[in-house]
Amino acid sequence: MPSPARRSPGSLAVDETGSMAMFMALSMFALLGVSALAIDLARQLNADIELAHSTDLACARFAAFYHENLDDEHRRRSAFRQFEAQKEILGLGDWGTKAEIERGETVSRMVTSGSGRATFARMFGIDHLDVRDSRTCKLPGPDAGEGETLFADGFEDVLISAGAWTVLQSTKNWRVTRGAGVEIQASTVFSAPEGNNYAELDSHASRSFNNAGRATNSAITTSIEFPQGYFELHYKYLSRVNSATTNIIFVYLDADGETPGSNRIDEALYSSVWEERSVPIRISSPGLYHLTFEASGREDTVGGLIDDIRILFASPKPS
Ligand SMILES: [Ca+2]
Ligand SMILES: [Ca+2]
Repeated sequence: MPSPARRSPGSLAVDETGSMAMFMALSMFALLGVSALAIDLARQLNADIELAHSTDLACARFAAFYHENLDDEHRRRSAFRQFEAQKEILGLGDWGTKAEIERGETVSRMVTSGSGRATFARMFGIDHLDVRDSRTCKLPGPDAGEGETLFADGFEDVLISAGAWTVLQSTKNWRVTRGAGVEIQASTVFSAPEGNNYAELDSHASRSFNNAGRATNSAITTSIEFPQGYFELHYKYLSRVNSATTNIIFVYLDADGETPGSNRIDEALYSSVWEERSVPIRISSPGLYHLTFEASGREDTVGGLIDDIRILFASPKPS
């Protein structure tokens, strides 16, 4: 009986090579597909983060205008204007974003969404990338009383001639808690909105200020004894240059003993004019708290400018 036909080692090698080539081609195709899909997913994730950021700021704007504009419609328009301005800066302009504010019994809710055209994901049948966010717009407590001030500082204790500037490690009320220092400008680049001086926290670092080599993004902190109640932090903010990434100011209020920078209460990203920012604060445990302003974003010695920092009583001052 003839033995079954046997493949020669040569034909086996040819088949294996062919299979291997096919396997490699499929693997490469799959790898390229996954890599391409990852690019779209990264775009979607980035848009998601920026949308959340825009929603947050618009919602804060809606709440901050509460005392001046009790009618919903005015505050809605302010919030939508903030959202529109923010989305352009953050590159969400071509994502077809939409924003709505739903009025509830006690709170309002901002719902935002957007949809961008997919590029590489189209080979997997996905035409659009969708993003969505929503959050509760918290309203502040009772109105801040006229003249009832817990804390006020506008950097006017620093005596420098008009147009001059310097970098310090402390002022009467503030101590530097991170970075090169606090840069005080006596209306050097812009007119101060209060007095003559304002502060920049992406500060100059050089041997002449004994801070060479230190990170230019800096933080200043002051310690304030708070009674129980409702308060509002007010301050003026201006972006030094036209950029969404280099003028960021974070504000924190931490109870004594807490890790500094635990409780972020505001985030100023961009404003082309001196903007009055208003942040509601509720203190349920009286005691010592630490208020910190910190520069964030690109470290290039230009950043957000701040002035006229006040904490006002929003509930009656204890007698
Ligand atoms: Ca000032
Ligand atoms: Ca900067």
